[in-house]
Amino acid sequence: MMKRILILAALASVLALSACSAPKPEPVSITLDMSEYAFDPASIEVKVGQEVSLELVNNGQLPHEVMFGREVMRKDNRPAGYREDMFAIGGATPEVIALQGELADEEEEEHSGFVVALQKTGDRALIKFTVTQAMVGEWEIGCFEQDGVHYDAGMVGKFIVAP
Ligand SMILES: [Cu+2]
Repeated sequence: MMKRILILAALASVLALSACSAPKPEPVSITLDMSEYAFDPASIEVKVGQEVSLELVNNGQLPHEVMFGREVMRKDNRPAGYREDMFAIGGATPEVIALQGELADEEEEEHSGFVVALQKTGDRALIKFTVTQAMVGEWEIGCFEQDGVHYDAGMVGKFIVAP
């Protein structure tokens, strides 16, 4: 009987230790401004396990979108999205909430992968997701509107996922 109690106590301390060694990071809220032709901030860093609330705001005159990925695909020799989609690879499906304006129907988009497009000045959307281990690494955020003209004009940023 005594032995069983000792084993349980040992197990409990192992569980407590593993919980301590990987503290859950604090949730983070970030506002990402989109305009001609840039994201602000141009670099975002998050951590595995973090709950991310990312508010997208179109502060420009043109429609803008955001995709998360790496390895730009080309279509008719124009930049047209990412070969590797961060959310597909990360096994995460972000929740998307329109705060102002209408979100474009994803089926109308010409490229595959997760995308949020904001059509008009002042349009806003909130996306929420939890960062997964499979997302660790360096990604891009990019806008491929107008057959990739926005991307070529510099509408690209960094999205870094720390372990
Ligand atoms: Cu754009």
